[in-house]
Amino acid sequence: MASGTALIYDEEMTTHKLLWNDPICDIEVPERLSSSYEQLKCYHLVERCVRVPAREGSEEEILLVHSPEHLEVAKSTQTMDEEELKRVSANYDAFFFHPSTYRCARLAVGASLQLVDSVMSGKVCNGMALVRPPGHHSQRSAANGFCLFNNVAIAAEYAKRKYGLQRILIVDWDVHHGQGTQYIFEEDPSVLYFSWHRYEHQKFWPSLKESDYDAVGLGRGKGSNINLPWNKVGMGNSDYLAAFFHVLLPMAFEFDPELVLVSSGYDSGIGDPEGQMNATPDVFAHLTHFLMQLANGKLCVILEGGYHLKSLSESVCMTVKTLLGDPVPQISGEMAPCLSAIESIQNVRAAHKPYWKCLMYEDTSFLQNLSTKSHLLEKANTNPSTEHESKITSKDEMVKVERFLELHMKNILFPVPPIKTAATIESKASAHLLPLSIRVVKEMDMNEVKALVSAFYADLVKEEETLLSLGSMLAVLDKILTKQVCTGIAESPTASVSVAVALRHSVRFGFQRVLCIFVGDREIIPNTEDGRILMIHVCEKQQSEKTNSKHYISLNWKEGAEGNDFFSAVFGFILPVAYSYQANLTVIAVGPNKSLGINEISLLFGLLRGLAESRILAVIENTEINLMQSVAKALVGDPTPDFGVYAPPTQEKVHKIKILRDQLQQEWKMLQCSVKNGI
Ligand code: X5A
Ligand code: ZN
Repeated sequence: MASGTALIYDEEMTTHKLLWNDPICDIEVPERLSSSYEQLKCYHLVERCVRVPAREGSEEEILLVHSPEHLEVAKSTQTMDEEELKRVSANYDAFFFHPSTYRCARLAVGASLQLVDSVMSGKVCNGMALVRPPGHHSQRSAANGFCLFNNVAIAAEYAKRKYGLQRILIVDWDVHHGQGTQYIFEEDPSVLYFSWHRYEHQKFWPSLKESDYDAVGLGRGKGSNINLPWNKVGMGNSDYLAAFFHVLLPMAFEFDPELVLVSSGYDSGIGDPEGQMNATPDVFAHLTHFLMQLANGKLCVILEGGYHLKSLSESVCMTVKTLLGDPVPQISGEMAPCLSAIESIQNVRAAHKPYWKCLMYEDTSFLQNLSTKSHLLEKANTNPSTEHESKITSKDEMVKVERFLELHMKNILFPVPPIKTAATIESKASAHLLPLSIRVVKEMDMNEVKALVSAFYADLVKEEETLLSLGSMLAVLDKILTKQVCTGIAESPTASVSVAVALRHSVRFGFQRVLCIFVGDREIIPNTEDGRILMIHVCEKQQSEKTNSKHYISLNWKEGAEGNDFFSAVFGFILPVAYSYQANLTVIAVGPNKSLGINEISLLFGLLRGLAESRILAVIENTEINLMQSVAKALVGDPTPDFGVYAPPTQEKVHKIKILRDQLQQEWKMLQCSVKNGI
């Protein structure tokens, strides 16, 4: 299994710059690259990466995507004087040539291909390329929006040819629509392109009809182009996460890519003058973390836009830090998507219903009541009370943003906490099967356990035998609570007792919100610290007497032999609830008669590492060594193995989730993905 993170940066790409006055282009400055790199050095992230040199992309490689004419024009600018450069530049929408532009653009292409090679050859697991000029607006025969060659599109085409890949996912989280990338792949079903972008009902650049949610791809590529237009500025962390839960992730897991490329623009982050959005740098850690669960972890992040130097460089650091496997920071702010975001999400889900099994039971009746075109909704949809404040324009707001970045980021990026996992292992035979990085801790002394139990947990623990098993769980939990390790595994013969003690112990220790996911048909011991514990019970039959509490949710679930219902449960329910709750510790228990397979369980662990600063206690009941091993791997950040062929979800299960969602979305707002009564 590949490990390590590649970093590609070449100072020469800072030589491309604007030589004349142009208020549209003057934000695309060389410092975007150098200050991002400086910040990476500052957080000691550079030294933790595998340095890979850039190279020039060859003409042949550029021609994978671009026309010979386009290449010739670009090449001819190398020897031009300023006057001529200005004249050629004026042929394009928002582009400037410098004598070094051609050379830099070839380095940008080559750097992207070096990254693909490093990941595909197994030299590293993932990586990031810091490049200029960016690429995603560039088209077969045209420079556009600061982009000359489409780095990411060339990388995808190259990966298809050189490695015979059949499914590549491109995630474009830049705040602009990568229309160039869309045009290049719109008829190609082997490349799934996802882009969210500031749109404002076509008022925002590049102001194209084909950037709307109903551009789903053409011909054989129908369904493989996903556009999520943002019709308001000020979108924030919860809007981006909702977009991942309810749009991108279900489709991406169904697509099952062999490689993921990110068109990584950070103009979608807070403070950016182009995007005017509100997402903080830590959200990029979450987005990165989610994408790391796909394609066996093969993830190539390639820089696009990002024009607020501080916001850009902090977000780059968050991305690289996450690629390296560090704990994911807890997201800040209230977790509720805004109405306009929900509306866009609903529209794109409806538009893609014909092409995706995960959306096959989507309710699209709202489409008949009103036109499907979003610009007609513009006037109808002004509900200021549920909408966030729009533009950040005032000086005051700008100062607030700078302050926030200055203080907040230092706290979460310094120091570099290593991710450590603890386990108590009963048999020596199983110990060697666990990842080397796991620290084996000594069980807690029995007298200590007895003292603890008789003082606080006597009502939970009645038998001597269960008392004994608590020693290992408490030893591991203690390491997590005192932040010596991030994650831990404890074996337990009676998971429900261990969990009950673990939950109460954590709350007593001072944790305010503990999320517990209990998989399996065990009677759950009711907790007395209501509100500080949220229990999601994935079991076959409901335990009726506990349903009154809003902090006990029973997800009656029996995984069918071939269904992929699990994804709808995770993305449509478990993750949205978990993110709404904002736990500071996650306890995941796996008991007997578990209704999920081993792969599903390890993906659940992998995804939930995004919460609670990656603090997870795993309590595993039956000594199934395979399960132990895959949970241990997931806890240290190894990617989840392949799921195999995607089977459609069953209507009954999807319906169940929908009912739960309707019931609970007032309490857990990230569940919202449709707007009631049409608008
Ligand atoms: C790569 C990128 C933006 C172009 C904006 C032109 N381009 N108004 O972010
Ligand atoms: Zn952009």
